[in-house]
Amino acid sequence: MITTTRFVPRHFHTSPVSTTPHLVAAVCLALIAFWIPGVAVLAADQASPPRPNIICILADDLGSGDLSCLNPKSAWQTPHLDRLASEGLVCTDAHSTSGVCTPSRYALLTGRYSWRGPLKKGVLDGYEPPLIEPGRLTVAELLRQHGYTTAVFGKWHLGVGWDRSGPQPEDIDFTRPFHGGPLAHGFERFFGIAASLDMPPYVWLAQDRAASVPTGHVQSSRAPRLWRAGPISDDFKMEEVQTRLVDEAAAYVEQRAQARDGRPFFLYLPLAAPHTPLLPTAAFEGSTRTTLYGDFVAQVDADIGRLLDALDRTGLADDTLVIVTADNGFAPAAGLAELEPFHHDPSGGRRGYKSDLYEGGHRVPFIVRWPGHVPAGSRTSALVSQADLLATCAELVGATLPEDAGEDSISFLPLLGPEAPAAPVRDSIIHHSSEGRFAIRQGRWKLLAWPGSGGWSSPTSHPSNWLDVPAVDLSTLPPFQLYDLEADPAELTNLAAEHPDVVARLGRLLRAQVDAGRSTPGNPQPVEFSGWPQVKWRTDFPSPP
Ligand SMILES: [Ca+2]
Repeated sequence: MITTTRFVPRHFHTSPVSTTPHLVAAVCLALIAFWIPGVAVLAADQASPPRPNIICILADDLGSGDLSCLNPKSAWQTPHLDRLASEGLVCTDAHSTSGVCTPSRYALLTGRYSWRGPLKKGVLDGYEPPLIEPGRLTVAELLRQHGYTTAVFGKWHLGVGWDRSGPQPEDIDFTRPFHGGPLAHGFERFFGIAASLDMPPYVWLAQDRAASVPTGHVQSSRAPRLWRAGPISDDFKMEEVQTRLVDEAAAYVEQRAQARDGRPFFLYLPLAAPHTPLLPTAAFEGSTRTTLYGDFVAQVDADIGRLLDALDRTGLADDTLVIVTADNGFAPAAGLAELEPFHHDPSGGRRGYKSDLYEGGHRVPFIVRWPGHVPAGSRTSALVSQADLLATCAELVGATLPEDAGEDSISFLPLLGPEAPAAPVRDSIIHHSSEGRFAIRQGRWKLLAWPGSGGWSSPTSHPSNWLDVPAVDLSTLPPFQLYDLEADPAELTNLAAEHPDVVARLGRLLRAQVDAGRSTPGNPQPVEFSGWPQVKWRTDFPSPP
């Protein structure tokens, strides 16, 4: 059952519908907007659908139990995220499309489940080629086509096409531009890093090239300040990355406030934190009196607050739709045992963590603030996927997605109004794990087409180094898991044997959405099934003749 609470402030109003008498006023406002920085979007409101600036902040490995507004028992406070939640909409049933980084990021930008492409499990490293196919529509490309200026500051982790100088992964000609990066997919500006902050190469990327040639080499480091060995540039300081990325984003907001081109902006800010290495700055280390992870989350919260301050300072807050979410749940490498004395559950009572099919892998924070549109202090339990951003932006700008774009994207714009929609905007959702295993959710029911977690949590045949769980022979377990998330939100009781009809129904739905190459209405799209052992369950759910 979907529940939505709306606390509509007395001054809340919707945008007026455009009518002829508004035309003169609209023209006047448009003229004013041309001269006054930062009000272009506001003026456009009067004559056409709103075109807000859009900021999408993607935290890296942040559990839904790590925000004090989502978890009253959190061991630390997140005042800036709590403020954002109090000014906007909290989606309590929102999901990254995977339990790990790369596939979630692919789907967020393309509106298509990543496993439909070549990456059937796991993530890319910092040397691998681009994952997003040339010509595939992204959120940035769509918005750019509709007049937006676009920028990304942060962790790309979708591959870039380095110029190679030898057979080893690190044999890169860093003096040469790379192809297939953010600039190839609709972003006009890029500053950031290639992959996770614990993955080489440790070099800043600016636009389509390395900002400097890495001449040094750093040895590997153990958790919690975990990173892998590799080349590093003189100007690259790991402990400065989080601050620098937010500085760049805040400076960009300031620049856009001064711009006189009348273009709204799309700012994608995929943070590299609180992913390992846990490197809170001196101002935050020890600040929560919990663990290094808690301190790093506190810094992420404060950094997001700095960006919100930039919006306030420039007067752009009212014209900007802000989304804060995370690419997957809490990572055990960030120190699970260390959190126990503080009774802090980073998954907020849900089962599992990053990597898993269980909710802790992919049920993530999802907060939307859009003043004048999204009622302050509202919550919804409507099902939302990060893959929905593309269709949402398309509806926002009045665009129709082509057949071969956003195959798994459903607009959640109806959730962003004063009234909750009568029917769910999204009926079902597919989950995917680090091992490439599948689950599907519809209403209260969730079917895992796999006997284990699909990731690092128990039961698994490949436990994480960071979890004290044994390796399990999964062939001894039932092949499917069925959970009733309303009655059993912690996914403790497998009901597959009691409800074979539900297993069959959800299994057929999962197969249909995989086989069609899309989960949205439209013509089927190509699917490549060869070399894909993770879909063996398909034979248990025959297609109708
Ligand atoms: Ca991640």
